[in-house]
Amino acid sequence: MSREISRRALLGGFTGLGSLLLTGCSREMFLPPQVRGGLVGAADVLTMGANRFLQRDQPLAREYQWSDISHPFPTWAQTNPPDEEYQRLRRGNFAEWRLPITGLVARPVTLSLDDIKRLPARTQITAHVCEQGWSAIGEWTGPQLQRVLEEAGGALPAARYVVFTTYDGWYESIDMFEVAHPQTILAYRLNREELPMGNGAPLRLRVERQCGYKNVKFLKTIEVVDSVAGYGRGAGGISADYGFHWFAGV
Ligand SMILES: Nc1nc2c(c(=O)[nH]1)N[C@H]1C(S)=C(S)[C@@H](COP(=O)(O)O)O[C@H]1N2
Ligand SMILES: [Mo]
Repeated sequence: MSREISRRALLGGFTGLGSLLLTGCSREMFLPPQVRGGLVGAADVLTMGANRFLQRDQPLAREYQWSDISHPFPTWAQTNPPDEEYQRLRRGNFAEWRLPITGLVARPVTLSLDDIKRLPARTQITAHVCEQGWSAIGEWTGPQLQRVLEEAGGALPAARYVVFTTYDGWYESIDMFEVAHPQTILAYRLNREELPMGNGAPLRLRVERQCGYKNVKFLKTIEVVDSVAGYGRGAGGISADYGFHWFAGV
């Protein structure tokens, strides 16, 4: 079976199933940006559809108590981006760090860390689950992503994904369903202290219902797009480009 035929079979079959499950929801809610062929693709669509279906009744990831927190919270994968610009910004305590928000927004804007700290913040104690076999509980503080996008006049109707790039060359994307989720925040504090470098200073994404690798550290840019085809290999994230699921629900 050619890739195109299997893709169509998948789309047809699972669009029907998905519509049953997600009455009133759009097709995008259970389709990753790039649908892989064969069983892997079918698993991706089913996982995402089932996850979103379950979330309709229990929209928040579990939140814990201060006494549940893991000390210390691990630092994992990249912990100190060698990028020269990053190192310069870090030496200046990120006073000159700026976050451009561009693409499908009403008014592209560039925010400083102080701008972000002035926004209303959410604090949440959640479990971080790394796909590589460990988990930890931490308290994260920062504005909701949706609120940050409002600083750019909000996303335009054509928006489908928000893409994040980082100072260590990573990129990731989440869809507008995840963007609108109340626990999707940009965190600048961990356990009531300034976000340590190893955990992604000065600002990282927290997307609490997905695996570790979706929680991108060292944010550099935010772009609102209708397609992720122009990034990397087009799967919507560096991990997905190398075979991980784009939707990494836990
Ligand atoms: N920019 C960037 N973000 C990243 C990573 C990375 O290497 N670079 N690693 C990811 C992975 S696999 C995990 S589990 C978490 C680890 O977050 P921590 O270092 O705060 O424990 O960050 C995620 N975000
Ligand atoms: Mo991870």
